[in-house]
Amino acid sequence: MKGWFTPVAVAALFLGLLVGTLAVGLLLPATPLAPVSQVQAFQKPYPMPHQYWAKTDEFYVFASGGQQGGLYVYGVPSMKYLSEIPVFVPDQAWGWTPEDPEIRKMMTNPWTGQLVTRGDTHHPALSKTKGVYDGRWAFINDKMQGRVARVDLATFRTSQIYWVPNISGGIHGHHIAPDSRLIVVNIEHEQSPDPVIQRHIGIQVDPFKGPYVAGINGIRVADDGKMSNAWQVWGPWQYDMARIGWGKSDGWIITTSYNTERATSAVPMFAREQDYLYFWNIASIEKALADKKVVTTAQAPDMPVISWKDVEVYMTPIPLNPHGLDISPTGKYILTSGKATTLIAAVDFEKVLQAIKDRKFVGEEFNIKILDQNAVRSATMDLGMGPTHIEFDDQGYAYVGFFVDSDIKKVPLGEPYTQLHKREPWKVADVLPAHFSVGHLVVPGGDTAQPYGKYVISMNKLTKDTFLPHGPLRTENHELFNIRETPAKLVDQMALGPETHYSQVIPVSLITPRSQTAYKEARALASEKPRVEYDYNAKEVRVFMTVVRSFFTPEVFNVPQGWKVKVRMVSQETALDMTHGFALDGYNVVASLDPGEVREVEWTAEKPGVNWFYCIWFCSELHMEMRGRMIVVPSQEWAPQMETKLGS
Ligand code: K7E
Ligand code: CUA
Ligand code: CA
Repeated sequence: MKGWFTPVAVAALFLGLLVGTLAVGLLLPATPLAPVSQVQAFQKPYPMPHQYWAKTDEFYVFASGGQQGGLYVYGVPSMKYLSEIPVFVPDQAWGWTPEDPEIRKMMTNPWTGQLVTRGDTHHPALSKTKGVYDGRWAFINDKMQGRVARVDLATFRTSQIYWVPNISGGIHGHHIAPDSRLIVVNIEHEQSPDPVIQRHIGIQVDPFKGPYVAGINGIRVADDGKMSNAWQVWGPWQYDMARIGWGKSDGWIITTSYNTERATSAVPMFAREQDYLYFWNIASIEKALADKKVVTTAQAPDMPVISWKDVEVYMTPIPLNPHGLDISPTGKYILTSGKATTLIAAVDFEKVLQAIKDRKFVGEEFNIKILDQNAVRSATMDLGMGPTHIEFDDQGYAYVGFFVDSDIKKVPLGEPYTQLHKREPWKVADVLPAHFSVGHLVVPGGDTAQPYGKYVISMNKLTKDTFLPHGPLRTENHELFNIRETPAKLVDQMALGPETHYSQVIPVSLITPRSQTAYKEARALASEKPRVEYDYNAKEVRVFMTVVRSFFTPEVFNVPQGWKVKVRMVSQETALDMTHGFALDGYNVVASLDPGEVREVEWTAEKPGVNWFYCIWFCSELHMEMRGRMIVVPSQEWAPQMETKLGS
């Protein structure tokens, strides 16, 4: 492995990344199209029967949206886009607007009171029971603001946004425990935290020069899915990826750091010949809590902050600037890839435990013992340029994505999987060409104790000219491969908007039985009469409105200029797919009401005059007529007899 890490080698790697990318682009125009006779027809019945896709799809894909700020949902194998789940970013098309006070509250920074409408989602984490998906919730992290949201999979809507305290943002790794009781996110972007934290861990940070500090953040998850502060462990290093172990690695959190150099700019982050993989004992974190070896900050009095020196943590060297970090289904193998290398390390967690017991340490740094890499590794595979992420199937194979090579390598795992695949482990068994530059890849259940296998989806960072031109900003390409065959077959490709990082794939049987077609909240308000209330002290008009095909009731209300208007809308619909909307001419106000939903909107009636509000969903043949008026009266002309009265 020596010789990899000289500055020249690093420079060559950067060049390699660039040239590799360009070469693919240059070669493309010359690639001839396959003759039609060789193209496998995509078998579809014609005419297409009703519910065909609803009956044939086997899996749901929950794909992070990256800078889209939420999640995309589609079906497999149809690759039919179904929905977006808005999370951190308002999305009026999918009914997620901060005009509703409940949504606004979720999007409001609890410490500054600022409405935050930007986010960057990376790693969905579906809830699990006994190490396998259970279909209750999807959790998703926001790298930019340092948040984790919970999405209720009965409604595909966000029900909580948890804000990580004591940081300015920049969290990356996100993973859930096999029983969904604990979530871990790690701080990728180093911080200059509250002096209380600096004193507790004994590292003084120079905010201008660094080096900075970081750590991992534990979140408790209650029976109803509610997230709350568990602990933070701070120390000298940042972390990129995080996993909570299961099976053979149960009780441990595993993280990688690509900046063990503690550098503050890119090139020096490649200075070391290897970086580290870390093993954190969860019981030791709980013990530090019980022993009250904690401090808290003024910002977060309920978040215990622990020093890394007070917990049991070990590390072992891994190929430089690791990115992928994934655990095999039994929890035994931990595969991690060095981004700027060709190397994938397969660490055997049973060997890790043995090496800890036998004290096979080769040194220490910042009080953390370094485990001998030769004692804990099963293999170091040299597989290709720009390795990214890794997934596992149900037949004992790992799948490794390559950004520069634009492919996925299929590799048989060691014991106990050799009985399944009967191959020599750690040697490439298949190469799946991708279009182009693989980031994450996903196998149904591929990060659980029981993968479903059958497909792999490659989430490609670059599409180049795969699809019709659409300007300089190109979409992404999700490619579906059938891995029941060897060589694996490319089944389909789908353009999906920017920019998925990780996805998770779950059987339809875990989602569809719980999927709601209407909310029940409106029922509680069934006996309430529509009305308009005027509060002269608060200067507020409160409208209690019912919404049903194809009427708003009341359909007109009068408001003194400058007053606040609060409208609570109750959808009386129970029919499937019957959503209404509310948009107000000239105002920055939109809401959307699914069947049986209750939504609120608020605004200030600034300008005198007549403003129509109208339904934004084409809900019936009277949809255009589904509108009403807000009449704003100049304040000096207002008289109480102008109050809107509704029939008894
Ligand atoms: Cu590789 Cu945020 Cu998981 Cu992007 S990360 S691809
Ligand atoms: Cu209701 Cu259109
Ligand atoms: Ca490094």
